[in-house]
Amino acid sequence: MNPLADALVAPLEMRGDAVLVRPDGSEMPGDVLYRLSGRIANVLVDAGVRPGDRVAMQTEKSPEALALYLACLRAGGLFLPLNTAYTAAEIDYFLGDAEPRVAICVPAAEAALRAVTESKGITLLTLDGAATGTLVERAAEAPEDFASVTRRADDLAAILYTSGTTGRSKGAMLSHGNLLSNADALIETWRFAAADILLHALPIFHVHGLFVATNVMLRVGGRMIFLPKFDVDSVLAQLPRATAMMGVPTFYTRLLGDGRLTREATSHMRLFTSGSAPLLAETHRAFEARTGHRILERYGMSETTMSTSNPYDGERRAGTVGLPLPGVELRIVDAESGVDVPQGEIGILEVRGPNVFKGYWRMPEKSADEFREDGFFVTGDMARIDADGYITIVGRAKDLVISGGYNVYPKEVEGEIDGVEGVVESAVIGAPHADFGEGVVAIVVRVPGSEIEAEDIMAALHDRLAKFKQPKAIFFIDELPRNTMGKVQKNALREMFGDVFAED
Ligand code: MLC
Ligand code: AMP
Repeated sequence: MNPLADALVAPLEMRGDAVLVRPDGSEMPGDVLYRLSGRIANVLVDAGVRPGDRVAMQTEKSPEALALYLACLRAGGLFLPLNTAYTAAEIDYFLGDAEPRVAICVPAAEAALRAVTESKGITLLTLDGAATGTLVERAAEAPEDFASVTRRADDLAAILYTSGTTGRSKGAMLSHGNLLSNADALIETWRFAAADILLHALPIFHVHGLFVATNVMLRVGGRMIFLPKFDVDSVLAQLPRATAMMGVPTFYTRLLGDGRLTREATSHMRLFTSGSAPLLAETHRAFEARTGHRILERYGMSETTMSTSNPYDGERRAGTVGLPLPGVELRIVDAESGVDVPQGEIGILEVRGPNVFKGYWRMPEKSADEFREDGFFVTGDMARIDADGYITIVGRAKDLVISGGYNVYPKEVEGEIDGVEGVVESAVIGAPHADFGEGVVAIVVRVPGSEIEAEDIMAALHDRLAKFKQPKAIFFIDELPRNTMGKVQKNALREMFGDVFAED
């Protein structure tokens, strides 16, 4: 038994039909994907991967990258996907913390990573979006037969790094049982079936594109139109061939910005879902007015995979994230006391269920801090529940900016800016941004006499932080507003700088 390999990979062996369709229309049949996953599993085992070992991947989205994920499940490894935007400095930390046996990167990044992987005894292989690199070369030589290793539901399948509000990134450990139960809950709730064709435009290094999208489609025996990334032209070209699309709010605002998005263009679709960041009620209404489709919004986290969803048949309420998924328990409590707040009032959202992760990689204290004694996980999201059970996310107790569906932790960005010569200190906030939902803004205090400018700070961040974490605006200020306890008042900064991206 290997819960995920049995559920997601084994059925591919008998599928001669296309599981993945590339943008140029070429197809990858299930049995080909199955055999490729067997070859790659043999490569991983040859490179020393044993059950429980980590396999890190930072590469372009492609059918081969998906085969690597499936191979890792078959070999009993823990899949560790990394955002392609991360710099070598960021990757260095993940490799040091997770200690993978094997890491796969794009050929262009090989030279920069070689020193790190050699010093850590990690086998480094390459793969790019066009299916070339040493991983595919080795796979071509390897046998396709591979007996998936035995795993139990509680065994880990993946580690997803999510930045900490205080300091370092933490690896959320997800088990086979977590991922499979969530795929099943979503299939049931969203009525996925083998006839579905998902327009897959999300990256596959996060929960949304990897687990919500591909696990569901593999489990149900459907098909994916696998775009290397989101772009409006490709999505509009493919919509007439698809039945469903999953997206972050930026997908929908960008589509709405294009006159070709019409009722006819979406007439073949049965479902659009949104998540990873708040979908404005006005986007929901505009999308319905233009296409006749009510976007189905859901809510989740790397630590919990999906927890809530608007109903498929019932009312999809704009501005809410719907109801708990089957098997998931939710409650809203007072942050200090942990006691349930009266219905309708705002508190911290807590989650318990088969979807909730097994803790943070090698951080037992941090893990314990974020669970209540009765097993509820404290999400750090502020929410309210209405009389019909619909949940609205009203804000975050955690200091976090979500930009285009990617999380940016102000603490991490502030740490980098504070290290720049000529800077005394900084504060990072999110300001409303029409395209990304929130845009990163830094407010910086200079050392007296320093003439440092915004471009100097941007130059210093270039190799240190992924592009999406870098400020889209920088302001200088004489001193940061603080309360009597000495804490920086970010609300005051949001009032001062909140309209920086406002359109005239
Ligand atoms: C790209 N840029 C971003 C950005 N993405 N900046 C801020 N936030 C982002 N999300 C940078 C680029 O480097 C570029 O910089 C500039 O912004 C404009 O780039 P672009 O070409 O317009 O961006 P694009 O490549 O089109 O990417 C935008 C996007 C992408 C929205 C398509 O960010 C995306 O796919 N987001 C999905 C994120 C996601 O999957 N999240 C799920 C997390 S899981 P410059 O200066 O070079 O021009 C999770 C749990 C859950 O949260 O519930 O699902
Ligand atoms: P991540 O750590 O990348 O998994 O991001 C999880 C966070 O994204 C959650 O804690 C929420 O703050 C946010 N999030 C996800 N889905 C939604 C949604 N539908 N509405 C509002 N916030 C969301």
